[in-house]
Amino acid sequence: MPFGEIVIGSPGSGKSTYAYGKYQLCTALHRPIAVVNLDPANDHLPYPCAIDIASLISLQDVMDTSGLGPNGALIYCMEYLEQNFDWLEEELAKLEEGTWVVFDIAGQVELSTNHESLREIVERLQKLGYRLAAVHLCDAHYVTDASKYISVLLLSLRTMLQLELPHINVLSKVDLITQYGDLPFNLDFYTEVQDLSHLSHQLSTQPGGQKFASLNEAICELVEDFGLVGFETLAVEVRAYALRDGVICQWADVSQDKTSMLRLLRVVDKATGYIFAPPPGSHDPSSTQAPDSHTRSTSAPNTDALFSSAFSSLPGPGDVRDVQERWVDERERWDEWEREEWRKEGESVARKKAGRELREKEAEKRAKEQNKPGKPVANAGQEGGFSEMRIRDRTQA
Ligand SMILES: Nc1nc2c(ncn2[C@@H]2O[C@H](COP(=O)(O)OP(=O)(O)OP(=O)(O)O)[C@@H](O)[C@H]2O)c(=O)[nH]1
Ligand SMILES: [Mg+2]
Repeated sequence: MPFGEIVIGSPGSGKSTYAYGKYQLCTALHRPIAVVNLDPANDHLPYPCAIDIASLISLQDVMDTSGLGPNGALIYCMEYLEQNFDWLEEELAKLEEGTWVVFDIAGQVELSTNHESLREIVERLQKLGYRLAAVHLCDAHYVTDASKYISVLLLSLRTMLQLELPHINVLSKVDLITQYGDLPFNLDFYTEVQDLSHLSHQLSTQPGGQKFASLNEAICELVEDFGLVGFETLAVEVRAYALRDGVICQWADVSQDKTSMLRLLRVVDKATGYIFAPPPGSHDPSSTQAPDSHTRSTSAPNTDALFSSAFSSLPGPGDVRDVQERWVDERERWDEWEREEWRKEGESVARKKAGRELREKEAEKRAKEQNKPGKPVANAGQEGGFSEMRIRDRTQA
């Protein structure tokens, strides 16, 4: 049974960047992953795309032929995809078994709040056996303004009720949160959606605040009564480093918060049930089939993981208080520490490279002295390696 996630959120909330970040992380962890672009407006895909809706339908063609604007054409594309779901099914069938699938969805919020096509597509994926979670990205700058925060709460709640999937709301671009001014409350107030009545003072000072006080209060009560909305935090970016004079340097002001990516990975794994599937290599004792080393099977649930996860909190770093310290309270000190770590790592890489080059040169010199063509040293970099020993033996002889 395949696993995956539907990445949704308003335009520019960081969906494609997250999909690429997840692709990089899973690839580094040797976990098979494929990104499916279901946003026909995505012209420049940052990630290697396994399946692209553009090969089914083009937004520009729809706009040209039907006279629709970009929004209408996008809705048309999603309806077209729903009607031609067999195309997606065929493309997904070509993926390697056990591949984690990330669906990058268009930013029009109506797709996940009221329009039926996305919901229908999700249901049909589930019928194919996909175990999915919705990852809903909301730009973290919304929490800096009380009324925007309330609207994000409502949007998240509406999306949860519409899609009816295991759902993870995420405050994305949390690294930028301090750029929009000081937060009146700590980050956990927003991520845990604590007592919303505390926002009433802030709301009342905004234009129209007094007039809409009762409405604001009713919305807050509604969100609290459902008690469903909460947020994870995320900072993803593509880190751009280059080797300059043998030292790794950061050449663009972008960074990646691996801690938040890893935490979100665990949360999504838990929500989809991926962690409850037996780990690769293990197999159902009652089964006569040989275990598959790459994929997880859901046929024999991992009961240990099931019960330990049910009772424990999520392991590893990434508690919201750590996030508050990293990106709000002590950001500069952490940035400085990170830069220092990268400098040290760059120097260490440069030292290793210089040592390797020196050893290669010496080996070449020795080979020349023996009037033999200098063969490349197969295990250069490892002291006392096999080729080097052979050369030394010959010199001694
Ligand atoms: N600082 C920072 N910038 C981010 C982060 N994630 C995304 N961005 C930036 O936000 C902008 C929008 O990101 P996208 O990934 O294109 O957002 P999207 O949701 O796919 O946008 P649409 O497809 O147009 O709806 C880009 O300039 C990204 O570089 C983040 O974690 N931190
Ligand atoms: Mg995008």
